[in-house]
Amino acid sequence: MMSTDDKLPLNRRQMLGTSALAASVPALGGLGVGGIGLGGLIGAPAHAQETAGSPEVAPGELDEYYVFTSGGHSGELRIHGMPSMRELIRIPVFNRESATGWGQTNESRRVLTEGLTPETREFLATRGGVYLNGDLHHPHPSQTDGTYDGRYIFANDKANSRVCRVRLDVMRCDRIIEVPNAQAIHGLRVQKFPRTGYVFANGEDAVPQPNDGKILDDGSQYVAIFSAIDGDTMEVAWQIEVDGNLDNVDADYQGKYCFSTCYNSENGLTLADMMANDEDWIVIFNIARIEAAVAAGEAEIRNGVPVLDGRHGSPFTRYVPVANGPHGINTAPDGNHVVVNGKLSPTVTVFDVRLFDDLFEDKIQPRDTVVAEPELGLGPLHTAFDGRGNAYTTLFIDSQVCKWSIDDARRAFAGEEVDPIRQKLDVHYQPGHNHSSMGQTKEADGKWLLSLNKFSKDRFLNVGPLKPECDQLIDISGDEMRIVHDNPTFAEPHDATIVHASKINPVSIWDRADPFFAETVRMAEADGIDLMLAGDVIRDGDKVRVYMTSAAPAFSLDSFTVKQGDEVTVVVTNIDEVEDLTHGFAIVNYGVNFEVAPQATASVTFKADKPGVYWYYCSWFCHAMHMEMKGRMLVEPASA
Ligand code: RUQ
Ligand code: CUA
Repeated sequence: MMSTDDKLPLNRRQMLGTSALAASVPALGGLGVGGIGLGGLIGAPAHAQETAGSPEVAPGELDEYYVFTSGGHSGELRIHGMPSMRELIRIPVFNRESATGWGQTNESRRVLTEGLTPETREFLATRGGVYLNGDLHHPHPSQTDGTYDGRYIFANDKANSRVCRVRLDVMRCDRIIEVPNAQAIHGLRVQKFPRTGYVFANGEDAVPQPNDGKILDDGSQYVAIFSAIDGDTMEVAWQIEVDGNLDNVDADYQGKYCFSTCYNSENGLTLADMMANDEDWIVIFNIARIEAAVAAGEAEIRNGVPVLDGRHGSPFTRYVPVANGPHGINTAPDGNHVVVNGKLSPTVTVFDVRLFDDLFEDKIQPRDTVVAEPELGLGPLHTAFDGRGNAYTTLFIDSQVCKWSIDDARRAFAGEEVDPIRQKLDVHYQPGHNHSSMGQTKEADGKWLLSLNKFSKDRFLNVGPLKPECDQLIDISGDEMRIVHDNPTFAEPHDATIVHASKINPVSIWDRADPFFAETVRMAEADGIDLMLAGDVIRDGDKVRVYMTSAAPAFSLDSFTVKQGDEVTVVVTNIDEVEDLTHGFAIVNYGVNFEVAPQATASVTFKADKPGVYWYYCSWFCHAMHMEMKGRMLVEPASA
């Protein structure tokens, strides 16, 4: 079946895929959107064409783009190369990770804990001190003047209401904060102009304010919170209360407004209640007015953060009704259009940000800011752009990407007889987000589209009941979209950002002055240790600090001795200066392992509660004598 299928022309394969889907997504029909679409069986003549786009990147050649992909409930961030779609690396963030020791090293635990509230720290005290899970959906790099500036990438954690920052020079998370007052940080985007600036973060779920123990059964007393985080300090600059559940967010190219989709305008506490109304809304935030009010001290300080009331009637917000259950919200690279994806409605609603000034001055009505509302198909979730005036919307229920013209949609809305739809392409299957190369910047280049599909079904070898997701690479450089590559991904890419390689310039060797391990360096200095020459054991009561270097193929200590019950901190500094020469430090039967890249220092602290001889070894293959790169931790029994 696989090999036969592979030889079929593309359109035939798509038809097989679509019928397989029709048999197996029964639940979606009940959402009041008309059941399973079979749009793929009609139209979509995806035949080969003579466009330049080939996904082939020969051995030794480099990709043209970085793709920063969310790891979803795996809690991590991933980097793929595009167009090869090779997975290049995984950056642990909200998860714990065995190979790097993320969640185990003192340096990573500092990142994982220092931005938590005191209450959460206390809550985690009996749970290993750090959250074990996270749900990273939306990775978005910092921008300056409407395009990527290569400094940071920010992302949300829906599961534990956090926001992280990853440094793009070392590709390591350096800051995680818990967002107070809000619950379930979902949509996240950055300020595009003049720079990032703010990281906008939606608190999806409404809760009693403050959420201190009162259990209210009336959903109208629950409030959702929108947050603006300062991307430089990673502190919450301000928050604003909103009506409805905040879903996705985006910002304009002028630095004046950001806007979120809201579902559950009903303030329902159950599915039925949340679906009751025909309409929900988007909420538009007036950044200058909010900043002025915060500066004037008009905000209530709640858990250390200034909070304003942005519910209906507020001068800081405007609510524009759209069809029930809007999801993605995407600003076009033309700087003017914002597309709101209907999800439960087959339409998308297009706004023109140039009308928002008048809206806030009450010169026009909220719906006057709508300039188009094309009907595209079932389950529109997210929209990407090619910078040539076309938009590409995922249709979750139809399992398609719909390409349409913004201009023609406006003309149709104004009454002209024109069909904005250019093409519908089957994808496999159930697409959520999609992304175009540089498409979330003013430098959108219209070469590639990535469709992040929630189901893979029959696209890959069967690996059992839990299947991978399926990312599909689509060439959009020509008149017709063309699928050129499938790749499986694991739990679960929601969102991705495709950045031209010229924008990202990581280092290959750590700087000894890097703040990531500066606190460990200070500890060593206090002990009188030069980490680059270290081979020392310092005893301080029942605390023991073991300092060693690693240089292929040896640690500077081939053994160290501690007493049962000691609190042991092992500090390893990789003094090799060779690119890619990473060492690791694992202690057998002690649950210890971490990575030390060239010129880095890393450390771990644990209780030596088991007496005996325990070998430690280098866990990253570094040398022909890598197997011999080891030593012994000697734990003397407490009785001795
Ligand atoms: S949002 S597709 Cu977080 Cu759509 Cu996931
Ligand atoms: Cu050092 Cu392997």
